[in-house]
Amino acid sequence: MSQRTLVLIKPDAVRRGLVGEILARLERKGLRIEEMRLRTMDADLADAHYADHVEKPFYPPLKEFMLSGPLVSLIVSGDESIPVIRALAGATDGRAAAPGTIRGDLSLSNRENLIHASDSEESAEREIKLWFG
Ligand code: 3AN
Repeated sequence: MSQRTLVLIKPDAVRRGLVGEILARLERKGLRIEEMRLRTMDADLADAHYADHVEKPFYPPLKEFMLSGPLVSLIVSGDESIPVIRALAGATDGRAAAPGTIRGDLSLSNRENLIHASDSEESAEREIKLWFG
């Protein structure tokens, strides 16, 4: 079943010059890029995007990081794209993420973990609306 999902290539990936590497991994998997935009998040969008996390202790530094520079927002589609991209991304903490995954190969951090991908069909719908209207 084809699904559409929201992917963010986070500011750490843009700063480190890893946008091409991450896009290549998505493309080589056979996923399709439907929309793509370079932009800097603002505080309101951060609070809406991370609505589930705003009360958590790690949220203020996470927000500061997410606002720290441009990121790439994408709508990606493909068969089962939501679980497929979560698997390509790897576990949240780059130090624990499995080798072969984006975070496992390229991140050594729990916060600066390069990529966001919607975790369910409901989140994907909500996040696509938020980022692409
Ligand atoms: P994922 O991005 O793997 O779905 P979530 O949704 O649990 O992870 O967390 C959203 C973001 O919050 C993560 N991408 C990460 O940057 C940050 N985060 C989650 N848990 C922590 C934590 N314990 N300490 C610092 N940052 C965290």
